[in-house]
Amino acid sequence: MNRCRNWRAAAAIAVAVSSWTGASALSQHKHVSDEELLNLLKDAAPASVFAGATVLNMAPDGTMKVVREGNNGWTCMDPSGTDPMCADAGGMEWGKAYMTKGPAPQRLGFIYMLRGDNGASNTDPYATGETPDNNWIKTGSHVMIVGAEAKSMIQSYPRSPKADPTKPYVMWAGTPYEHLMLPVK
Ligand SMILES: [Cu+2]
Repeated sequence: MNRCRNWRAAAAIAVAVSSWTGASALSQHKHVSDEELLNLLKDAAPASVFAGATVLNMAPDGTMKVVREGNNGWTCMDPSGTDPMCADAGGMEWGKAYMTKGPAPQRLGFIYMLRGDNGASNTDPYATGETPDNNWIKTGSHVMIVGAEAKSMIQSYPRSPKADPTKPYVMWAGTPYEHLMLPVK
């Protein structure tokens, strides 16, 4: 193992996630202890994925801290305190692009959210709560396919603002961050 490379990888992840979870998410972030976080995350992905994943927690001051260094390329975190997830490298790039309002990354990514989410607007990626017209939707156990490379696949799924979260659907359709939501239960 190359220590220097590991350190750089961890730093890159921390930077990616602190921008991912900055701004809007930070203002409503619910801080959880490392122990609570590990408990929430352990059912967010298959056990074998979680076992080798890097775990990040957000400190009360908004900085990201590495709770556990992983070795399988996956990163688990809970950006809002209520949405535990595990992302591969492409998933992390996408999350960073979303939070920094940057262009959608080309790279295909995958994110597990097997505990479901706490609700999101299906039409406004930056909504922080339900309003009468922002198509709020809550999805149970699911996985997400993200990144511009997924575009041709995503096109064949429903992209209505009023989605049925029990079936595959496109979230944030027409934005650079549109992605496929695939319920798994
Ligand atoms: Cu999700």
